[in-house]
Amino acid sequence: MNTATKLSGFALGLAAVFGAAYGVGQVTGPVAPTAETRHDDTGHAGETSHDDGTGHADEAAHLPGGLLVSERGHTLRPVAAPAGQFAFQITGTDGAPVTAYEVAHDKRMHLIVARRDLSGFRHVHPEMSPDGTWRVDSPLAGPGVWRVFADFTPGGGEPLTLGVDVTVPGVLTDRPLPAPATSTTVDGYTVTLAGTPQPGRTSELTLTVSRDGVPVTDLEPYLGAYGHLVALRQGDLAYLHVHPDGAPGDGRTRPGPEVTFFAEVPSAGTYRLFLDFQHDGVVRTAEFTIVAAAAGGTATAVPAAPTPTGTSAPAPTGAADHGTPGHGHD
Ligand SMILES: [Cu+2]
Repeated sequence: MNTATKLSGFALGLAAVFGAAYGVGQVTGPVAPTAETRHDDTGHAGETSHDDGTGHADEAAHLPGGLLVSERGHTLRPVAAPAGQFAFQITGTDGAPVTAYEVAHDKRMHLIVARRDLSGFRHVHPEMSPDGTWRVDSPLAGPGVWRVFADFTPGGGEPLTLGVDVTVPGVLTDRPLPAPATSTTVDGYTVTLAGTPQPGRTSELTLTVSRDGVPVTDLEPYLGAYGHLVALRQGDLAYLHVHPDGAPGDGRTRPGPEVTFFAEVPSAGTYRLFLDFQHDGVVRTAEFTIVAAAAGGTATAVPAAPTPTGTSAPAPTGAADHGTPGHGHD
């Protein structure tokens, strides 16, 4: 992995673009990164598919993350697993399972799932067998079409998020997306959101955590950060994973009550935000619906009464699972 990319994308966390965490200088401003800036011919010796010297624009370079099941020579393949388990492989250009991964945010593999209707979000960490098969207690909590995102960095390569649909049979219940809101509650915590993303520019989003009206000032690091924010676009579940501005122990970042992110959404539209944060040893997920307006328009995050996550697979379930010993912290 390119060290500068890693530092700017992960340690500083100053900006993130759908699908990747590239250097700030490449992504700020109104001009989207080009194939050349993302896929130059230096420092990417480990890459397999896009460094072909022709300079042609790689279509995938312009897409948000998670929309493709196969990208840059890597393919996400679910494999048969016992009941209650979810298993998959990442295969490379030779068709064989990839076994070499970089550690990013304490893990070699981050698996994020959500139903196509944006309910049932989970973020878990599978274990890999020597043959390259990843296994985890199934996070697919009930019937529906689930989008499964594998967020990883192949050995010597660049971060990549692949997505695949997995259907869990059963009777579907209609779950309308909760209305846009700037405040939500989970397990007795109230989380408020300030800031509204605008497409094509980096926007500051600040999430503030309180409990019983008291600001929480002792958030705990979870996977190297005081919060992890995933945004999914309604309609196609384009994926954005953003890390906060500032890291635990950097001498300037306080453990709450505020966690600040800089995010860039790829288009106007409705997004569901999922904030993972840890307190008292338990990881919880706060969810928001936001609407990003087109440039020049008015972005809206309509104030509303705090709402539960409003799904049949509410965040507390995921939070409880997150806190299970041996699940997600090893
Ligand atoms: Cu993770």
